[in-house]
Amino acid sequence: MIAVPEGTTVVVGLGVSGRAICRHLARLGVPFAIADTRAEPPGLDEVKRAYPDVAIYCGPLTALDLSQVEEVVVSPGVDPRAPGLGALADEINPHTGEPRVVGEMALFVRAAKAPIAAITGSNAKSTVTTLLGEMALASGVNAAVGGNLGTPALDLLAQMPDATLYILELSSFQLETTPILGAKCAAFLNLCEDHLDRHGDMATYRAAKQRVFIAAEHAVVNGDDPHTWPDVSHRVGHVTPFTRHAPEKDSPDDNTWGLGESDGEPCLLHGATPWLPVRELGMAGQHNQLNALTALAMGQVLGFEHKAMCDVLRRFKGLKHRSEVVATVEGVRWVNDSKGTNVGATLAAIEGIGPTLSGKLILLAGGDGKGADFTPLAAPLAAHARQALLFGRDALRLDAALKAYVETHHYADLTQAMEAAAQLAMPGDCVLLSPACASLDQFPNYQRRGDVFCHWVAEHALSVKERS
Ligand code: UMA
Ligand code: ADP
Repeated sequence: MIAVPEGTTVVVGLGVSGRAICRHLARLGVPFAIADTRAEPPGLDEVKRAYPDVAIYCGPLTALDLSQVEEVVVSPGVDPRAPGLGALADEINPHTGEPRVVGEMALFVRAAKAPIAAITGSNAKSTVTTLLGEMALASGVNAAVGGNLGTPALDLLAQMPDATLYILELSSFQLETTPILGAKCAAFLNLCEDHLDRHGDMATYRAAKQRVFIAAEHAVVNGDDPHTWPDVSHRVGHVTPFTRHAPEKDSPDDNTWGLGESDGEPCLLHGATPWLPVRELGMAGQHNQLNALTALAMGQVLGFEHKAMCDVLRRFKGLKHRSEVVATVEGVRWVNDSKGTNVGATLAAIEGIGPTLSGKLILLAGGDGKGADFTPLAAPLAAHARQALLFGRDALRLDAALKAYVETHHYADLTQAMEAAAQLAMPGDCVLLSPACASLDQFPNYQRRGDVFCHWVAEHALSVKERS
């Protein structure tokens, strides 16, 4: 065993977060070492050049004796209970009063001088985080936006030292290793099966997300999903729900944000007060109406301006790779929802697009299902889909869950599935890439998967144009 010197802080993982953790510790002058379970982690040479005097251990963590180290800071992709860390995770660091194994957010909370607005949930985190960031900007608030989306949280501290608010998208992985967040406003958007390969079961996954409420001043929760409400033990003082239904008309103090009618027109409402007609929203689909309500609810708690927030909702068209209409070719709409990496997201896409079509959906799905149950997709596909074209590692598991409800076929990869979709789609149909799976079995990330889709659609559109 290799003994890591006493008093050292050990950074585990050399990915985006790991490198941000190293930069933060270097700025603070804290002595640190680096470990990565891979024999040749990405970016190794760059890190060796940046920190020539720092020890870097590559390979199994079980080869290291960590018993004398100050603390271990794990990257989000590393399970704090992985072999080699498990025993340490149960110990308390006498200097911090926190567990000996923490994640980047523990370091962030210790250093941050401005309040935190935190957003978690199985889906819609990036959309809501971006919307809230735009609303802050439009309201003249000097907010730093990042976390699981974009810039790692610790880099924000150095990039925007004068920020007056941190708006952070936080994953269950990041929250699992955050001892106390203390957010000014914390939102838990929704809960569906995801990351069960890491968390084991839904209760553990939910418990990780519930940590967003630890020491929070104000919670924003999904009124249609009780799992997103803070457990009593968190003692959050103020709770604001959002819902797909209309808030109670007869209760003037109702604090709920919802969807209802005002003067016969569908509107985003706060209690009985209309804020914005739905037709003025820049984003399409009911799921995005909920996302707009969430951002408004958080923005109001944070003191953003009413008009500035509504202006953002009018002009914001949504993020790339989320139910993005790429092209309409010979009457067939091609939609890139590559960020649909779990069953809940794909469900939202099918239910959002299916009812709007004169034809049918052709779903392209598959990849790494992360242990999820695909059966919730069966009924909506039976209602809205012509076929489900499956590819990737979990194509057979998807097939087993869906074939009794919708015609299914398997393909070696996404491109072959797209070629088949182009053959069978009819005018009025929509070819929807919403894989319900992570991409990592066949692509470096979901963005590349979406880019492959968009590129193929562009070539397909060109060849159809040249033919006609
Ligand atoms: N890994 C090892 N051994 C190690 C360290 C990492 O095998 O010692 C593997 C992990 O198991 C994982 C991969 O390397 O498969 C990357 O892990 P990482 O923790 O180094 O990831 P980062 O590059 O730091 O990126 C992370 C987030 N990734 C994960 O949580 C897996 C990024 O979110 C995030 O943008 C970034 O930090 C900045 O905060 C990505 C993501 O997919 C987009 N997140 C999941 C999601 O949104 O569902 C949670
Ligand atoms: P996250 O950062 O949580 O992955 P994104 O905003 O990137 O969230 O959206 C991820 C996926 O979730 C997209 O496929 C999108 O269509 C879907 N989605 C967006 N909003 C919602 C919602 N309110 N409920 C369920 N799914 C949603």
